[in-house]
Amino acid sequence: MALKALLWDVDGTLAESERDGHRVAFNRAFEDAGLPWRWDTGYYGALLRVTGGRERLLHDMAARPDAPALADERLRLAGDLHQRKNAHYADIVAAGAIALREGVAELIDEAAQAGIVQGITTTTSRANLLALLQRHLGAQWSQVFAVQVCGEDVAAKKPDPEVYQRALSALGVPSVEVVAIEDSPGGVAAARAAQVPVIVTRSAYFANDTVENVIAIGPGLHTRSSWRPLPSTATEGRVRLDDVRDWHTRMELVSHHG
Ligand code: XBP
Ligand code: MG
Repeated sequence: MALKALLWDVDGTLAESERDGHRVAFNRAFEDAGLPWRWDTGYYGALLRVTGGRERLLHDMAARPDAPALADERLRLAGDLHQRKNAHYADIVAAGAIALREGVAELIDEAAQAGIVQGITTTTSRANLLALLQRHLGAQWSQVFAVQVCGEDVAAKKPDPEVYQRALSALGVPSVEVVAIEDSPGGVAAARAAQVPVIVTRSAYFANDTVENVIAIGPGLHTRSSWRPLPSTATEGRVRLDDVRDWHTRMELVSHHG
């Protein structure tokens, strides 16, 4: 079965965008709203288990005595904070504070040149995707990705498989001819529930989490070392499209129990 398409997760996979991007932007939104709430790096790691920025805000508010008591007031506040957060995130990205992870742009280029169809399968908002990719891939970024399924396009966010199911049906490619690149257990669960084979590039916030039934897991696309399984071709340099094809052909399922 030949590899036809690559589906990219965004936060943690294309970029380490959480700690110095979204988290900082949330804190600026709290400050704008005159709220004393601040999310430190450790606490934010725990909050990341809740996917979706608005959902994360609501989850946090549920444990705060100074949050609005009424559910619809909380919803309104979460919506407002989330909008402000995304505006701050766009500013942070535009200022160049969030780089693409090493090896990402190279693999995107290589895949595009080889005629592999590419798509985005993310929980993040479309505005955040646009800010990040416009900054790093330029105005043409949208042409590189034949399908872009974002947080607002689904009824249920990851770990629900909807984001992957929507991408697959838009592309018209069977799931076994696709590889997803993900960093989090929730992202892996979403892809696997849609029968999409997954490669995991470990990110800072999910460095040691349990990950099951993926075709490869490693520290990032910047290196071929420390991957399981190891690429069968070369051992040095970054991960290339041939390595992805190799993992896809072998379809050896590996797990890491954190
Ligand atoms: C990661 C997420 C998002 C981001 C923040 O998505 O869970 O919620 O943390 O973005 P993925 P929003 O790894 O699937 O790209 O505030 O726009 O949700
Ligand atoms: Mg992710």
